[in-house]
Amino acid sequence: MHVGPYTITYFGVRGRCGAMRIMMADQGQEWKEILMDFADWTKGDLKASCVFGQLPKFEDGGLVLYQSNAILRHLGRNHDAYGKDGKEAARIDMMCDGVEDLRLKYGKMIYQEYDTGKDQYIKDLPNHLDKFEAVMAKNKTGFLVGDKPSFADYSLFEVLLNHLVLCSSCLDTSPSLKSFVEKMSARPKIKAFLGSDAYKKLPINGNGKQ
Ligand code: 6SG
Repeated sequence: MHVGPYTITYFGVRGRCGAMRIMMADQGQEWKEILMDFADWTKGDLKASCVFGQLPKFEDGGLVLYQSNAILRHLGRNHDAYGKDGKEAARIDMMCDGVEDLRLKYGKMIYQEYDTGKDQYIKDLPNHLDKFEAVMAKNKTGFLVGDKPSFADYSLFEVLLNHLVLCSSCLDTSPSLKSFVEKMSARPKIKAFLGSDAYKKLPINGNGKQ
């Protein structure tokens, strides 16, 4: 199948590109990065050219995509990480949307109420993580759906890495998620990517909070 060359245009953060970068690294797919400076973004005309006025922008040859989860789904199709049939694909979509709900709660806390809401967020976290723990424990393969990683697994993995930075003990009562993070982190291409300067130099979020 023809893929790429892939290009990501985004700000110099992990943010909404964390999961897709880990996914491409694990799939052995190369990509190019165009990192936008926020000042250039506000004064330039790139914003006006973006479908929703936001980044990330993702290019696959002549195909131009916006919306990070649409990009993950596209990668899922291109790299056979979208289930073995329509039913698995539907459950992968469901799990990706569940991760998105958690990602939005996390983003709201980080960007809008870090000082006032962080402690309560950490207290409430088991209620959210338990749902993923239950699905992971039930599937028994070490992945959310099926027996190999889908784009939903990469999204969950990345959001869990961010939560471990927020609260290093947050997976202590979720054995299946803890083992999932350990196994994903140990996959050779993911391990190499997480250890690279390209990854480590980027802050998780755009406001310096984590
Ligand atoms: C910001 O929200 O990183 N895109 C963002 N912001 C600029 O003019 N639903 C889609 C999707 O999933 C959401 C897109 C997303 O793809 S990501 C965007 O385009 C705009 O709206 C969150 C993120 N923020 C960090 C960041 C660095 C530079 C700009 C945004 C420093 C922090 C906030 C402003 C300057 Fe910042």
